Amino acid sequence: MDINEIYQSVIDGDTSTVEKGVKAALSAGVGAEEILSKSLIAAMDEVGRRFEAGDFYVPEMLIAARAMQAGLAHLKPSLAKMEFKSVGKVAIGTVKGDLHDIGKNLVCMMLEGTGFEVKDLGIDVAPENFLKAVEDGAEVIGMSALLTTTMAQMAHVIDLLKQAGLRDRVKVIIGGAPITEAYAEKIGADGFALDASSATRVVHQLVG
Ligand code: B1M
Repeated sequence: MDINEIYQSVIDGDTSTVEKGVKAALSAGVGAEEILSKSLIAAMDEVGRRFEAGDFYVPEMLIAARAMQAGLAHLKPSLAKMEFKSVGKVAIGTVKGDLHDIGKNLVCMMLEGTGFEVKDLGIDVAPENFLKAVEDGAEVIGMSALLTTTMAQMAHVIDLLKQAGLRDRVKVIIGGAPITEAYAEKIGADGFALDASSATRVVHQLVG
């Protein structure tokens, strides 16, 4: 099965074909990064386009997301081997009001694979839970947001960290489709990453 078939199966929400396709592509020697970017992520972009155009509704988005996650699970061992080794404690969550977790899961996976101890705070994370993670020893906080309506939560968490006197104890990295470097600077985050692979590099730099 080639990469285009995996791409189409994600769009169709055909989980078992996605799983078979990813396994077959890996066995055929196709790189995990190529499968990820050219089939799984590319398919989700197309799903997003169709949703915007009114051709797809939430259920179609959801079953495509499930198929993508199933494919991603098979890539995990290969993705975990990439990049350099480093050590540090990172806590990551999708901000309050936001249920999108595929990108966040990918970032967790890649960070774990590069030697970080990752606490996954989940989705719809209350600001207090980010603060609690710092109190529990996280050196880096990662926040993910996919909605323009929820990205403001990131600024809110940073403000709360300042108010609690915790801001100097932790580095903050943010990411997600609507997030830009300019926004990260504006709200006083320490780092921003466009994708999971660059997130590992940024976190590595943040912990020195
Ligand atoms: Co939603 N959704 N969704 N959705 N959804 C988007 C985000 C949207 C852009 C679709 C569209 O209109 N084109 C749009 C947002 C519009 C906006 O705000 N401007 C949208 C909408 C509107 C909604 C709802 C409001 C729909 C509704 O109910 N009417 C609703 C909101 C629910 C909520 O959160 N409260 C909703 C719901 C859903 C589903 C539940 C059905 C499902 C999510 C399932 C899940 O995550 N388990 C879903 C999906 C699948 C999408 C799209 C199609 C795909 C997202 C995805 O997984 N992409 C998305 C369209 C799109 O993005 N193209 C869309 C693949 C993933 C690997 O990429 O998450 O961007 P991404 O992560 C990347 C980078 O962004 C970065 O690295 C990742 C890997 O490279 N990154 C980080 C992410 N987090 C990072 C953190 C970092 C660093 C980098 O540091 C900490």
